Amino acid sequence: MLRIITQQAEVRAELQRICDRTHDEQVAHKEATVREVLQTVKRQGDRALIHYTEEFDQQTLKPEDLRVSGSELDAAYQQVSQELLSAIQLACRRIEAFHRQRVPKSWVHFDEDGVVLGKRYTPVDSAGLYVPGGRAAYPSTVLMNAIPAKVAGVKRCVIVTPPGMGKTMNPAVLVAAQEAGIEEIYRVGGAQAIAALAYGTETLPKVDVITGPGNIYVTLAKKLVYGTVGIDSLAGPSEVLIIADEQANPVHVAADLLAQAEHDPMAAAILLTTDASLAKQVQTEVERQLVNHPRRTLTEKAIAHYGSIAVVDSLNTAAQLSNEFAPEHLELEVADPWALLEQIRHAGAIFLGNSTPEAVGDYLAGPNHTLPTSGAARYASALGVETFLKHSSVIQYTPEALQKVAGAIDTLATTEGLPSHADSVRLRMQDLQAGDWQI
Ligand code: HSO
Ligand code: ZN
Repeated sequence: MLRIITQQAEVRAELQRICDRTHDEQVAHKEATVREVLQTVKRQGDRALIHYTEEFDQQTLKPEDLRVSGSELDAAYQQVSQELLSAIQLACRRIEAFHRQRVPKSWVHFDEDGVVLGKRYTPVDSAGLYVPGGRAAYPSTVLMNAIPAKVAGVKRCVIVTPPGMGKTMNPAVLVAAQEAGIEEIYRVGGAQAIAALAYGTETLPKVDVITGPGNIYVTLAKKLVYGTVGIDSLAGPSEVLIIADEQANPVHVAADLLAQAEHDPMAAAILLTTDASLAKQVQTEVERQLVNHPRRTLTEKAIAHYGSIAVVDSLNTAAQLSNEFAPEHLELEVADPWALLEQIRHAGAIFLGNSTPEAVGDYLAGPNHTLPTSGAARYASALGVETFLKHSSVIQYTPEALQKVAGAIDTLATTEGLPSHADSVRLRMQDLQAGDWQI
């Protein structure tokens, strides 16, 4: 049963408790395991991938099984319905259109002094996308990671995902990958897959950036290989915070809370409302919608531990509490969502009004569904084309332009005790004065 809280101090403490829910006493122990997996894959390559797949996924692979074959990729299309293929294609088009909207462009600025300054954007050469197995093998996540990489212009994109029973791969994942233009797919998951992406093995050449969600072992592995490769973010369990006023529909609000809770027993679903009667109705409605829920046990766990309804005195208070929590997903089910939006400062994605359930964004609105969790929205943003781009600064000076700043550079270099820095400018100035330096 979802608790209803009415005391403001209690609400704050509850939100803090939910935000801290990923703090894990076992983390040091798990990190030691992950370090060992990383080192072993680094030393032993494919052999270690096969060993760990046997140990952790109970699947016996031969080296030639590691890469998913072309015939397996083709066969996946026979295993998905026409409706699913069309839905994947629709999502693909919309996600691509959104991500093409504002691709950062290289630029240069010429000033009167003959100074040219700019930024030159280039994609990484290769990217590896982690796709979880089992319960969380989502074709939508494949699209949300693969499409921005493709739009950024990444030449080599690969997917790693753990094999299911009988070494099989999820056909919807294989189809989504191909629709997004990825055919290099490996049958390996867990920390061992992250190690392979970071260090490379005989079969799996290393990549430059690793993205995608995973369990705690995958997340720890990403954290540990950061620096050897780039990563997108450290994804925690999903969360939604809904701000609703008296005009919101309690049946819809309840469904939206459950839509988050059903992801994971650690998912968080929070409602902040100004209407005590809506709070009560949502509480009852959540119970009702849970009765025949196919993922009832898991969803109930999330609701019981990290579900919460708080009655607050105003939408201002709700916005303030939401900013402190910095939710991954924020729904504004209020009469004037655009007015409330003005007060929102930290949230991964914001869904405005009663007709915009989070699910529309999870699947096909276009914006990315890989978002900062556990309060990271205070400083981080959605995965995007930028995740796969970097920019180089571009600088050009003429002799005259250099002359204008020569004195200042000399002073700074002398202060820092770096005489060759000073010389690199001074010697050019001498040549310029002697007429030896052609402009
Ligand atoms: N809400 C999830 C994304 C997702 N939902 C995938 C359905 N499929 C995390 O943002
Ligand atoms: Zn979702």
